[in-house]
Amino acid sequence: MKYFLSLMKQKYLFILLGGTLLTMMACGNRARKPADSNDATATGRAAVTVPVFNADSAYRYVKEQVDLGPRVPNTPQHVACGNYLAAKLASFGAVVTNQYADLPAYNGTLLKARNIIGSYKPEARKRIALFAHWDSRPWADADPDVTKHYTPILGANDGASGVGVLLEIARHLQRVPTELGVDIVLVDAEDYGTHRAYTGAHREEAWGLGAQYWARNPHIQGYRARFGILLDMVGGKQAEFRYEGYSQEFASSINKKVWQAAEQSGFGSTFVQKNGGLVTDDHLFINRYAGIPTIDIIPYNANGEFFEYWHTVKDDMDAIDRATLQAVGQTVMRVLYEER
Ligand code: AHN
Ligand code: ZN
Repeated sequence: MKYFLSLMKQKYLFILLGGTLLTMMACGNRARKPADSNDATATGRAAVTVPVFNADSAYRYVKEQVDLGPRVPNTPQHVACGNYLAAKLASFGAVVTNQYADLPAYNGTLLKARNIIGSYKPEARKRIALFAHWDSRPWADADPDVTKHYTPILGANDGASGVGVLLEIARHLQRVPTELGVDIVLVDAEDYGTHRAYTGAHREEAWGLGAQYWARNPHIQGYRARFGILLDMVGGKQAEFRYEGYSQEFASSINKKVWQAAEQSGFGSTFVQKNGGLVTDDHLFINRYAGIPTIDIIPYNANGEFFEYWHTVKDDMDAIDRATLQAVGQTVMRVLYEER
């Protein structure tokens, strides 16, 4: 009730005094950004209040994961991070479900995996699912220094960035509910895929083990979502996101929706409306096995590169740019809050 009142007040203020006052208010704001921005468009659609994503906050959540060390399955650091994430989602008012599974890796190692799901409006039938992997790769096997090829990575961008953005979104979901229900699905054991020195078969099923498990055994029987969005490596410097190939194959309308929201939010240069390459990632299995049309927001350029420090020991906090977190976070929030 309180929320509706404040929403009404905000709307009233906006209509009465126009954008000028809102801009002035913005200047008094600590972040020097407008508070929840009211976006009445020329389309005649009702204005929707989209909260302002705070990149400093997201950055802090990325750092808190990275500070625990590499989050490689079957290590104490991994256990600690799982506990941190579940506690964080609970503190933001989500209904938290933990899925534990022993998942065999390509090399026979049994991974003690944990998928962590934070649900908002669990009773709502219309839902949106958001995904990111929270584990980090056991080996920096793309490092230019071969002596690092068995060193675990911190995965600030490859892992922690997507989770950090989703935690910041969770913080807003508690304050300002969306029309649809939202599930934040933090999947484990994405990045235990084949080491580059492995001479056996390189199979796509070696990647995204936690997502494969969730897609075949969703946290709620018969779980459905209207669509899904996967965030992977969404914190790098000068990141460019293009339409990823499997996303186009399974969920092109969702790609369109998200890239359009980016453009409307002023991030059209980060979300480039061009086709990118195919990436074997968690969303592939979610599309295939769960049948939820799911896209991947992942930097993948024309040269087939993710980001400079991908699977190297340099994927640390220095690789993280708040501007990229902002572009992705604000864009996804616009999609969430505009969906009816
Ligand atoms: C492959 O390299 C086959 N897929 C990349 C998926 C991935 C790795 N995402 C993050 N790390
Ligand atoms: Zn990776």
